Amino acid sequence: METNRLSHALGAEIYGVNIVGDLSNSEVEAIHDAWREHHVIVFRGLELTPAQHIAFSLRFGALDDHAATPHERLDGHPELLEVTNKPKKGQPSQSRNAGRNWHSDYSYTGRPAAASMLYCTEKPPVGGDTMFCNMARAYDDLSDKMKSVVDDFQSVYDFTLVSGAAKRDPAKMVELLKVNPPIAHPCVRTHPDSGVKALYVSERTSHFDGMSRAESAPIIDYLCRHATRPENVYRHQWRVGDLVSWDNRTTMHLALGDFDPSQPRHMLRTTLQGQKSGYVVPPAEP
Ligand SMILES: O=C(O)CCC(=O)C(=O)O
Ligand SMILES: [Fe+2]
Repeated sequence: METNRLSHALGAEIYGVNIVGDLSNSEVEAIHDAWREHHVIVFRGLELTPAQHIAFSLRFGALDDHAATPHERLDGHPELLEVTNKPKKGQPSQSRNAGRNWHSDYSYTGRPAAASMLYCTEKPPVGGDTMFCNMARAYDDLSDKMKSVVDDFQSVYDFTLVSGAAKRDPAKMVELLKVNPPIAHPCVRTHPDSGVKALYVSERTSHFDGMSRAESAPIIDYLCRHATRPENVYRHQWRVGDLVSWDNRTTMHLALGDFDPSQPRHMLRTTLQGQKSGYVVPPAEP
């Protein structure tokens, strides 16, 4: 197995391992090690069936059934989420604007995603890139004083802040808000495998628990700008057949709308379940 780093901050391509074959435990361990080190790993040139995508993902842990976003599941495969701008059953896809602000997957749930594995089956001729930033470096780069301040914060995640919320079907939105009320998670989390500390705040954070929106906003804004500085980012330019796997505990990502929406862009995602976390809170005070 060979790895090829894709940027200074994070990301590596992996070659020389057949992920649709019967992977040995040591191959899985080697992939896991590369993933822990680079946070985002990329496999190229694949032709995955849903069953192969699911089988490979399961080698790394239990999969989420995507009950938090049930309208985006692939028919017959609750372990696969469709991220697509192609109409579904004659209706606009609910995921056509998914991921257009910086976030970590399922942060608005009581079981934030450990990792995600996104597979590209169709892409526009240009654009439709995804950017990733390294939240462990972002934490590490803060001053000791700032670290001690954010160490005590609880970030409140609010489903209404997902991208494209206003363009979603309002009836489905009401349903989703019931399943996903505002929830607070630690603003700094320790990775269960590596012990690395990483920031956990995003453009979907409404406020810090115990503080008003007005008090929280400048700090959230600063932390997001600090985390997403270009030198802390890897920008993935998709090819059909790419499988990109990211660790949601040490990264955020952003799907760019830098493409012609009349061109199909179609992805399938598995989500590795994280640990249960968080407590439900009332919506923010202004
Ligand atoms: O479409 C993309 O590039 C990413 C969308 C997203 O945020 C996700 O699949 O988690
Ligand atoms: Fe996402």
